[in-house]
Parts: sequence; C-alpha cells; structure tokens
Amino acid sequence: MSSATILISRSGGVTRLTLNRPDKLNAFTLPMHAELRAGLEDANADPQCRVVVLTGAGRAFSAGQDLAEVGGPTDRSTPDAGSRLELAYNPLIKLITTLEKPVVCAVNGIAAGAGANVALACDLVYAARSASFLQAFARIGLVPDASGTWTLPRLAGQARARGLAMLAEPLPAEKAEAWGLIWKCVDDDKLEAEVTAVAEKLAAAPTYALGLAKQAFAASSTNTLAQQLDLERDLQRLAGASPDAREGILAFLEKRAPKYTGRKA
Ligand code: LHQ
Repeated sequence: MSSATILISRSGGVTRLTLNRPDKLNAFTLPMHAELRAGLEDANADPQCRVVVLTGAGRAFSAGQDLAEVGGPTDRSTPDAGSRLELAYNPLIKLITTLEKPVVCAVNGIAAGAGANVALACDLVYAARSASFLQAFARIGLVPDASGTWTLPRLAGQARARGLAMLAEPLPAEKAEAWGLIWKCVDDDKLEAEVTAVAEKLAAAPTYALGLAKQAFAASSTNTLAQQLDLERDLQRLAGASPDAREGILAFLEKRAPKYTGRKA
C-alpha cells in the first residue's frame, strides 16, 4: 500500500498520503514527487476514494525542495531550477488543483518553500498551532514557486504576498488563518481528530459536485462575471443531472439525511 517516501492508507472513503522523509523534514526529492503523483492519480481513479488527506510524518509538513538533490557541496554545475518545476512541482500542483475530489492538507509542522505552496494549493488547509508557513525562497536567492506567486496574492492580497516572499519570515499558523491563507488553525493535539472528522464528513459528501465546484473556483480567477455565470450554468447542468442531486433534493423534501454515492452517474 505504501511506497518508500509516501505512506498511503485507505479507510472508509478517505485516502491518506503522508510525506515520509521525517529526517529531512519531508523535503521533496524526484522519487517522492513520482510516488506522490502516483498516490494522487490512484486516489482520483479509485471510485471508493471520496477525499484525500495530505500530511507529513514527524515534526514538519515539508521543507520544500531537497536542496541536497539540486546542488550539494561538490556540485559546481548551474542546475536548471526551471526544469525541476516543469518536471515535478508544476504537474503536482496541477494534479492537486484539478483532482476531482477534495484534498485536505493537515499541516503538522513547518511548511517551507515549495512545501508551503503545495499545502496552500490544497482545498482545505488545517494547520497545527505550532506550525508555520515560510516562503524560504529569498533566503537562497530563488523566486516563490509551486504556485505561490499565484496563490498568495489571491488569498492574502498583494501587500502580504510581497512581504512574505521578500522578508522570508515564518508566518505562524494562527496568523495564516487570520489572513485567510488557510481554513483553520487548531491546537496541536486536536489536529489529527479535526482532520479525521472533516475527512469523514467529506467522504459522505456529493463528491462529483465538489469536484465541479473546484473547477468553478479555479476558473474564477481569469473569468469575467459573464463567463463565470455561463460556467456555473454548465456545471450546474452536470451536477443537477447526477444521482446525488436527485437524492439531496428528495432527502430534503422527505426531511431525512441524504445518502450520497459521490458518483457522476
Ligand atoms: C533539508 C531541507 C531541505 C534538504 C531541512 N533540503 N534537507 C524548486 C526548484 C528548484 C530548486 C530549488 O527549489 C525549488 C523549490 C523550493 O522549495 S526552494 C526552498 C527549499 N527549502 C528551503 O530553503 C528550506 C530549507 N530548510 C530550512 O530552512 C530549515 O530546515 C527549516 C526552517 C525548514 C527548519 O529548520 P530547523 O527546525 O532548524 O531544522 P533543520 O534545519 O535542522 O533541518 C533538519 C534536517 O532536515 C537537517 O538535516 P540533518 O541531516 O542536518 O539533520 C536539514 O539539513 C534537513 N533539511 N530542510 N530543504
């Protein structure tokens, strides 16, 4: 069920993917990227899976790119950092943001560099109170990546995005919540239980409609209002024809709890 750098568990509609290089604060390597993508693709294709939880093993969520992999002390070449994005981070961000089911991120400790931005690309981000988000890039002469320059100004506004990127200071989880960067900051000893509860809730949700809602939110950043209204019409047409929409309306009228399958048809 699990690969070397990603732990995978499946239970009751919840697929849990755990970044598992705790000694290196779950820094991303190419094999870890490949295994994470495979885990996400499998979750997307698995009809039993209704929600993905992404978290980290040990004291960190992820310290971003494994810097030893891109240029150790003996490496005098000029690595093409852009190709690393093309090969690994960009496909990962596209996969998370287009996954047809919700992705919940449980940020169990520091999330730095691309690690922070992978977390922020997820649909619902829960963070332990002791966790922090660090746009570490400026500390090593790099530009925020893994969608940070897209996500940060949209979630937190330009002023805060620039401050985070240029000062490269850790943003505590509580402030990340206050700034609207994440859904919720919770006490460390409550993170596991809160994330499990929300994952169980989402595992019983009308998954197909949630996937369509993701599409709508993603498109909203470039669409005009008129385009977005057209998109909402088209997506509602799809959602409205699903068995879950029929069940949802019927259950409301019959004054009972709905039983969703999560399926498109
Ligand atoms: C690490 C790392 C790490 C390797 C901790 N790599 N070992 C994209 C395209 C191409 C190129 C480059 O990058 C990118 C995207 C990016 O993500 S760039 C940004 C990369 N990340 C960073 O710059 C953050 C580097 N890490 C840190 O600043 C610190 O480790 C933080 C602030 C995250 C945590 O500090 P501490 O709690 O003091 O832990 P530590 O520094 O002692 O780390 C523990 C171990 O983890 C240590 O290993 P060791 O064998 O000495 O115990 C670190 O070397 C290792 N580690 N981050 N990114």
